[in-house]
Amino acid sequence: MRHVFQCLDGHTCGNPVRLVTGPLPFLAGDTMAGKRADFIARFDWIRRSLMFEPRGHDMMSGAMFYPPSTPDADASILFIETSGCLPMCGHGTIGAVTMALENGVFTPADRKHVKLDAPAGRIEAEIDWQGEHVTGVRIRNVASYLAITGLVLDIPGWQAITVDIAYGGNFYIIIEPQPGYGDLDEMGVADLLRLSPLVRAAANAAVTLSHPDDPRVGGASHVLWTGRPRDPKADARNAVFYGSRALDRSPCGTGTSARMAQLAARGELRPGDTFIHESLIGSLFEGKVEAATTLGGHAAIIPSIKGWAIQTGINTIWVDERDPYAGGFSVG
Ligand code: PYC
Repeated sequence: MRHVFQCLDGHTCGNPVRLVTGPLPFLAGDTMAGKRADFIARFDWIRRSLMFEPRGHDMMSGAMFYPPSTPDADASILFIETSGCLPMCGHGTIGAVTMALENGVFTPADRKHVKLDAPAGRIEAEIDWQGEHVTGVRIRNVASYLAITGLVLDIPGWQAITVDIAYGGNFYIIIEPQPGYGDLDEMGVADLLRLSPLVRAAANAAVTLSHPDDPRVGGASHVLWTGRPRDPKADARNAVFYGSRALDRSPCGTGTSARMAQLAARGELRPGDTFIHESLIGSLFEGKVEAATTLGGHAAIIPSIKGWAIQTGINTIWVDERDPYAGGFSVG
């Protein structure tokens, strides 16, 4: 038996996006949070087959569009990635919306303003067009907040590390330069890959994280390392670790949202302020604090993120049940 999936492949500011256009499994549930739970329970094999080697790789990330779950939305979006089925993915939304609109995967009521139901909540996208091409997408993200400050973690074989944890659609462990852990520029990629899983395990052992409105969203999944920008246009540089071996090549949309929430909670960003975030490879997202709000008793912000994406091809992928690696694998 061969399962055939039609995909549009591309990248957002360097990080891959695989938009699966069909066939999509029917998902039970009235909301995207419910449909995400059903996908995880019954169809996770599709994520593993399309994201991991040999059809994908450690950084692979994708999305699927479903019909809207609320009356005024244009579509719903489900995220698949090597790290799981994220409640929200910023680079994934920018890439998936770009390719969907350029290829007519769905037709929004207004081609410049797209309303999406994501598992984490409502996302609104403002689209820049040049002829038939989408040249930029700004996404208004879900409410983001600083959950924990100054958490000290013991890391076996390394110095103790102090972190903050913020939510920007996923929970992020945020690491700023400190004794034993230099600026991102001084940390090698090998150290980031070795240290991040240890920091994530220590943080999740130390604290229980749960979204105030949705207990299905919990646990710190991503680790965000910070540093001085190299590009004079940027305010800061970052590298986000996810899954078991991935470092985001884009400036990371939900990570940038979490970082802006952290800085806003400290009084370093205010509504109306912009925050240009640089990635490991030098690509930029323009973040903005759209508004102040509250979430579960926490001061919070509504962030927006602007970036661009490019389609790199059309991919028909076979998952052949005779293949011993039909379910994908990861090395290391
Ligand atoms: O852009 O939100 C993001 C993201 C999450 C994981 C990788 N990229």
